[in-house]
Amino acid sequence: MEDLAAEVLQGSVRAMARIITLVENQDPRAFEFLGSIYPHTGRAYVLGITGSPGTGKSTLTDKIISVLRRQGHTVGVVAVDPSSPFTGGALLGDRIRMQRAAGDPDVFIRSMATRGNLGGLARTTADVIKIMDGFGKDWVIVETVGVGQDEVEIAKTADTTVVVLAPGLGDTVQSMKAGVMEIADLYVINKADRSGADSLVTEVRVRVEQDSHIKEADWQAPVLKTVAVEDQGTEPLLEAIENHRSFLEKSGRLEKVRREKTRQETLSLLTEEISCNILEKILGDGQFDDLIDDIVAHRKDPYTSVKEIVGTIFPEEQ
Ligand SMILES: Nc1nc2c(ncn2[C@@H]2O[C@H](COP(=O)(O)OP(=O)(O)OP(=O)(O)O)[C@@H](O)[C@H]2O)c(=O)[nH]1
Ligand SMILES: [Mg+2]
Repeated sequence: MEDLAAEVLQGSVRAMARIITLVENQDPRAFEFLGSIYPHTGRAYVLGITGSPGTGKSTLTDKIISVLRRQGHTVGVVAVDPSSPFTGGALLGDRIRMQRAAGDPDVFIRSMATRGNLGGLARTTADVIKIMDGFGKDWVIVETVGVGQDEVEIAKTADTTVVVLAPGLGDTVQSMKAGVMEIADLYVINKADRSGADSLVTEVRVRVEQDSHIKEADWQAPVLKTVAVEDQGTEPLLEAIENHRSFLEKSGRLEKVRREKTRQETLSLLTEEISCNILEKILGDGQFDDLIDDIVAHRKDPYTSVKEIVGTIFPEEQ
């Protein structure tokens, strides 16, 4: 693991790909690895791109990568695909990967299928971001399809989250879930070459206005228009992202939010570790099955039994 960590820090793409697979498979060695690269993380800026299926997120990501590359930044991309690895999004991810990564060693793209992911998607994504960060990527872009709670959780690992909407896909303000509103730092109305884009812009702006009155937020999400396929609006989008970044940095928000994320992550690791260890103790000796027999036969009740078990583990607290 030490060697693999050293290889990743030296920039070996193969080592990084291997380590990401270990993380996805929840291999215990992955934790060892994450521990040893941790001192080298925290430098990348994490950009979340989320929105309904087919709004143009991957196409937009591709254009954003080009701008970042022109500015001399290195980029890592995590494309989280909720469907099977063999349909739409992942294929497109693969296509971008081939286009870019083949010719450009400074772009690393990884698609992750949600199915069969052992460690929980948000957690694995957060770990993969750390690997790319430790690898020295200046920017890490996370593309998610903003449909469920999982995706909202993933978006929360980003420093800036862009919500992409498009006309003609049933994307209306009414259909926007509260969770999505909550995570959007910026809105992009993509496919602005299609009819209905302007009214969608207006709708979203009105909604953002109303929302900011309610929340008295000090950041009001701007609403931008892009035509990703023609690379229109990409540079203004990058400027808006940079604006949000300076807002976060100057207001001290970035530090505060990252601290809160670190707290949550550490707490969930701790919870998992404690419960694993303790459960091993309890479930290891077969007495638990005897207890279940008693509970099933109503000789004992589960409420008192659980308290008793905890009492034997932490006797001083009883
Ligand atoms: N007309 C038009 N089509 C676009 C635009 N941007 C993307 N598309 C097309 O929309 C389709 C979906 O684009 P993707 O980039 O795959 O969208 P996505 O949001 O990543 O899709 P999923 O990952 O499957 O959710 C593709 O056929 C794109 O060529 C645009 O600005 N205008
Ligand atoms: Mg996509």
